Amino acid sequence: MLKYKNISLSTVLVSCLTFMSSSFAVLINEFQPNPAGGDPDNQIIELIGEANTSQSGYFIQVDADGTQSGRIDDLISFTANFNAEGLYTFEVPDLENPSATYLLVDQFEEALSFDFDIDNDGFLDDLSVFNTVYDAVTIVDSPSDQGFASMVGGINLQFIGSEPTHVFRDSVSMEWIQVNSSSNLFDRNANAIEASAFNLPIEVSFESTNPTIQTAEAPIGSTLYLMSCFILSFLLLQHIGRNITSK
Ligand SMILES: [Ca+2]
Ligand SMILES: [Ca+2]
Ligand SMILES: [Ca+2]
Ligand SMILES: [Ca+2]
Repeated sequence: MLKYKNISLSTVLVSCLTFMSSSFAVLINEFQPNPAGGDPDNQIIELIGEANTSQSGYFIQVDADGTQSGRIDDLISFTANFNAEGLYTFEVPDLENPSATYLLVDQFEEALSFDFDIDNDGFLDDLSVFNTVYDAVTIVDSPSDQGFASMVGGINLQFIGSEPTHVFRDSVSMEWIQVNSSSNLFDRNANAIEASAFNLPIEVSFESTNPTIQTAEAPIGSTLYLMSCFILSFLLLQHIGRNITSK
């Protein structure tokens, strides 16, 4: 079998371009990688596409945990009939807990027993199993797991200290937001975001439009920097004031 590291640059570029040219056809919009409480029998996947159109394909969950790397945990065909808001939901059996990569593809010929990563080196062995990759996202439960999404033009969400219980795309920027079991929010790079930055309460919103960040919120790191500058300026002014009055 063709190994990932031997795949030509042109193959990778074609794969990325295929993803880009189709990236607005249908995207994963919201789901719960491991909801709080006991494991449910079924899970809901929300897709987003062009309003009032149909799109069929496959949802594939690919394990990204160590020796399980590359194994298919879920393989579900779907025909999405997008509503007036461009949303469509469907049920899948309870998802295996992360780390995993979640793929939306137009075709998939292999069986459930297929292993995308036979040597468990963390790299897809053969990109030719895909025709069009509509979307791909990786969610991890450890900083050492990497997943496969970025290898097919998708997004590898960074580790937020635990596996997220809920993930959704900002309804305007389409950037992924990660929610942990304490309802703390993080962007794709695991930077914290305040819930007050959003236009809606942060809760599961299947078949409804997702929240969006309505304020140009600075990351918490830069907020601390600005506060430090403000306090230093205040102390400096106080110091200058004391010097003037003592003269
Ligand atoms: Ca679970
Ligand atoms: Ca491999
Ligand atoms: Ca494997
Ligand atoms: Ca939603």
